[in-house]
Amino acid sequence: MGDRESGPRGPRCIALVGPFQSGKTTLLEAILARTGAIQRQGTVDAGTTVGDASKEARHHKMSVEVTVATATFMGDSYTFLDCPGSVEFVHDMRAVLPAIDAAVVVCEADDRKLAQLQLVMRELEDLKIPRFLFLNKIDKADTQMRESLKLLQPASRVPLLLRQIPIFKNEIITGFVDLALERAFVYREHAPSEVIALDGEAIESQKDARFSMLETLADHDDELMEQLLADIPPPRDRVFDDLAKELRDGVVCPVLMGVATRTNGVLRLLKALRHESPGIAATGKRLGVKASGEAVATVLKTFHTTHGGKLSIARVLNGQISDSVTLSSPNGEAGRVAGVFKLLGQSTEKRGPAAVGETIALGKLDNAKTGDTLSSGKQPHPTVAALKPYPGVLAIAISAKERKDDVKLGLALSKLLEEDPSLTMFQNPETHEMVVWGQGEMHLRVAAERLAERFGIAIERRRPTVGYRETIRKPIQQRGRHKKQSGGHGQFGDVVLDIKPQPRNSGFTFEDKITGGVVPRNYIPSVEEGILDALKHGPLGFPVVDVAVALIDGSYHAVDSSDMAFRIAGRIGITEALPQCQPVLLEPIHMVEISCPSEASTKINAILSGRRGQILGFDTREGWEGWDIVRAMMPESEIGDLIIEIRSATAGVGSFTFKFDHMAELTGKPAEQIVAAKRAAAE
Ligand SMILES: Nc1nc2c(ncn2[C@@H]2O[C@H](COP(=O)(O)OP(=O)(O)O)[C@@H](O)[C@H]2O)c(=O)[nH]1
Ligand SMILES: [Mg+2]
Repeated sequence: MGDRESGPRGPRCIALVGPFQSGKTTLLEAILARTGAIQRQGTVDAGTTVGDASKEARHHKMSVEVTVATATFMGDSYTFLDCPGSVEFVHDMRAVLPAIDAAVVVCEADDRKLAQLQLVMRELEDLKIPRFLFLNKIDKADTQMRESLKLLQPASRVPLLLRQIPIFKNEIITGFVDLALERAFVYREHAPSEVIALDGEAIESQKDARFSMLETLADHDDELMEQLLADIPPPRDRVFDDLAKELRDGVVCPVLMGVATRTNGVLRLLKALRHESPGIAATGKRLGVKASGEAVATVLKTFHTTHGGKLSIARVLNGQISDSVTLSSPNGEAGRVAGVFKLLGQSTEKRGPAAVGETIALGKLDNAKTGDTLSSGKQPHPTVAALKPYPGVLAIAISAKERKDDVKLGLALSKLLEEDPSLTMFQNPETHEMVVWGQGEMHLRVAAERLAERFGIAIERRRPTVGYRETIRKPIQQRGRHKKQSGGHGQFGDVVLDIKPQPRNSGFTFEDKITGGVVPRNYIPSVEEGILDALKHGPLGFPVVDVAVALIDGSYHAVDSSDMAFRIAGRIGITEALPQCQPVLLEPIHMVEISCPSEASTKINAILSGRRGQILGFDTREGWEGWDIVRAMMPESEIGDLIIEIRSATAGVGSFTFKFDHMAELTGKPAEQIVAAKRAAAE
């Protein structure tokens, strides 16, 4: 059976994706063992796999980033990308997807993981990436194949196409029938399956299953439909052609099965990839790669090794890339390649030039980042796969434990952000806090561990400060007087201020209403400065906003008055006035949009109400059947850890975005607590 797509397809790039803990890392290990890339198959539980080799991954016993490993199967090169399944690390998967030829979606027949499976499938469907489903852990399966498929079907927008059916012996799966090949195999542990003859009952169930596979295929192939209706057995080649074509067109999702821990079903999977997955020609076309003699590549991942410097993992989409070539991206020069490497997890091996289709690591491209399209031509190639990271949903404020590490922390953070664009950072100008936003608790924890581990910085973590403000509800006129006569030169400043509350969001205004020069003009800016000084910390401890202050009267002294004296007078006026103006706390309110499966909407509703949210409405999520968008106004203090509750109410798949909307008054007990906490912190 030869390749049926015209011409050789070259080196392939395949992602292993799917829900958390479905066996992707184990499957990668099985593939590497089966192809001879490694001598012995390690296990996740013993911490001996090629994937998850970083300290953080081993420590948490989960994938926290993509693992890249290249193997050779039947003379062709395959690079596998083992993607993390956890929603908190999903950005690493999203960054590699556009450039792959096909995805293997590893899953179990487990309804608790259905929502996550659906999320991954949608991502692939939207990007039009051909995908196989690999039903793993069938050694533990207690449902019939047909039942499993029925359970999983809602996760896919296109029909799941059963390619194999299991063979049972004493209720244990001992092998499978390949419905396209019409051949039966028995599993052998860590060895290729053995072909056996089908008998009696097995022949019948094989026929039924094969017929329903063909029926599904025939939905997109009229000739096949006619053959089926006329009871003409379609030629095997035609079936294989259809399988490959319909996979490529994304109109079906073929289902294979196996046991990754025992390397069962792995060879069939590899053969399916070999014969049916498209190659770089089709992928380049999907990405709009321009044909030319120049090298074009896209960066799938970036990381900084402790000793080897920066590595950019890239797939060559056109031409070839060799050492020392200078590459550019649409943002300018990316750098000069210092070494082309083959990857097997954390081990790198220097190699010769990389040909089209290959996935390799390029050394020291200082200005390349994940998602960049690199090219060697004079004109940079347009970006083939623009990357939009999800906005952060959880934040921590961090600082170096030791002052001397401040600069080092800044540098390390910028490297970390370069590796992981789903982390964002901003410096709060008021509190000087460094606030890092990420995709969840584990994501932020791993980021902190990396800073400690890789960059050797001890850091402290805190909850970020909420941006409370305060304002006043009553107007007042107040005199502010500063008079000091000690020895020689005295100080004298005297002002009368008219202070008024203003509508929300109007900020601060200052007006000079002095007539007759009772306060000389040159001192007036100092009065305003003094007022601003005092407004930084109102009587409740927070910045004061939405007030209008007019300078209406005052007096001066020919010798003792000065800028400083008037500045102090302005400050005194405000400081004495505000406590008499019924100060009130303001809290930031954000417009929150939660996206969740419809069945979770009621729970989400309850969560929002429990957090002082004001629900504005529900909508169905566009293009996402069975999902809702819930909109609400929520206080910032309640958003801090909102994601944790949303995820627990939605089997991990719910998410939200938020945007500042307005400041609202906060009174009563909650306000008192905030003011008390602020006082305690200031002492
Ligand atoms: N029984 C059984 N367990 C499996 C199989 N594949 C993986 N596992 C186990 O499932 C757990 C999660 O595997 P892992 O490869 O880390 O999943 P990932 O999160 O998808 O990468 C580990 O304890 C594996 O040993 C399988 O085929 N059968
Ligand atoms: Mg994993």
